[in-house]
Amino acid sequence: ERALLVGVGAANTGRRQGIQYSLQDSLEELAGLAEAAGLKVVGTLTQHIDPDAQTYLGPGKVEEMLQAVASRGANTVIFDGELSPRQLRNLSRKCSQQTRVCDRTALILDIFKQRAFTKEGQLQVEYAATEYQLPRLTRMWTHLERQSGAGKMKGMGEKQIDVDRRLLRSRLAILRGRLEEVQQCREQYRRSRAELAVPLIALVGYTNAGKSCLMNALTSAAVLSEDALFATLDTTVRKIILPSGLQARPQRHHSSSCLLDTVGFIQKLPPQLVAAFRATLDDIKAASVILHVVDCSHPLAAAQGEAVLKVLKEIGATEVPIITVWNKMDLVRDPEMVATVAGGRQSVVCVSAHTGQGVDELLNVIEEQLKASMEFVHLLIPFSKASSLWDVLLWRANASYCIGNIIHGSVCFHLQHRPCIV
Ligand SMILES: Nc1nc2c(ncn2[C@@H]2O[C@H](COP(=O)(O)OP(=O)(O)OP(=O)(O)O)[C@@H](O)[C@H]2O)c(=O)[nH]1
Ligand SMILES: [Mg+2]
Repeated sequence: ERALLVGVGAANTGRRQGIQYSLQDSLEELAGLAEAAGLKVVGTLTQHIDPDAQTYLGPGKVEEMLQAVASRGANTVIFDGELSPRQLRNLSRKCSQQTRVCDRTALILDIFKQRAFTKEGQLQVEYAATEYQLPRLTRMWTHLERQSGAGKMKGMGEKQIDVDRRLLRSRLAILRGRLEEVQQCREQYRRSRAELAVPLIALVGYTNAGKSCLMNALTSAAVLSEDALFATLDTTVRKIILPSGLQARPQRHHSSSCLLDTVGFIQKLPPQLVAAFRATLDDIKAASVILHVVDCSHPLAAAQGEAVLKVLKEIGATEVPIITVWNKMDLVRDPEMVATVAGGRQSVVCVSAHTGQGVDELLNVIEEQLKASMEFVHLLIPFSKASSLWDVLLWRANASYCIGNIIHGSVCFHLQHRPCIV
């Protein structure tokens, strides 16, 4: 498929500071998305206006768009924003039947559809896509309207659209039910993790920042990582052993934590997707620490970081402490300068998931953070209450630090644990 990209927005203001996506930056990103969806970009078109309520573009620009579609042999036009149902309908009518008009949201949904592997991922994506489709059943409608000849038989098209809508609504209900089933499983995992007080560390970041790569570096596990937008859609959880755990507690469970790889964020993230991925995102909220992975070699690193923080706020993950990880240090031109800037900020660690540089330090920082969020407990259990020992031993298994002695006929524990368990 050959795609023409169209963007509308204010003039290039943010680019100089690199803290905001300009129209051009956003279009470049859209081109990356189109590529990830398997499309070939054959041209771009921009206009510096606020989107028109009817046709998104101004009337003159619509003509220009039609010409560009013809001259470049495009069969898909992708708008870098979300088209309202009305804009989509009007634009589709102006284009020929063979030309598909879609927007950023539809494109992202397409990529997600291609890349969801697990049952839950597929259900989430289908749910989001169906919700997106529901108010936009324009294609079928125009098609029928044309077929039946405008005027006399117009009612038929309208009836058909009602049928289609009803079908989609019942599909949504079925999907919701299935999603709930699958998500109960996830809920159970979350509960058992909480019971055992296993700390959860969530990797969060802009798409392509290197989350999966970093997960591999941290756990030396094999998670799909590739140079494509939205390589990861299904969350993966891996066990990770922190430095002290490695030396002091080689046994199973001891001082280990779970590391969670998550779907990447993007600016203008479709709200349907945020809603559909709620269960996944809820895991982030339940984390003990968030590792916010930033590709510090990207010219728009700051804007990407902001976009991620915005989504975190939207999903209500503001309480979780964040460690910012500046990844891809091997790619930056002046690593010393970047390291100095990072050193001046709180909780920023520079790493390269590729070379492994900084990964050990990151592990230490994670452990410090986890320890800081734990509380010390001193327990004195008389032998007469020995039955409660079992509970203590269970706690102990997951405590970071624990010293147990027998003093004067009692067992005395000093341990450090997550507050929830204390
Ligand atoms: N040079 C270099 N490349 C890296 C580094 N970390 C990741 N990459 C590359 O960046 C690309 C994206 O990495 P991923 O780990 O898939 O990124 P992600 O954040 O999981 O991306 P999504 O799952 O798509 O959201 C891959 O081509 C990696 O090889 C790094 O430290 N240095
Ligand atoms: Mg990934």
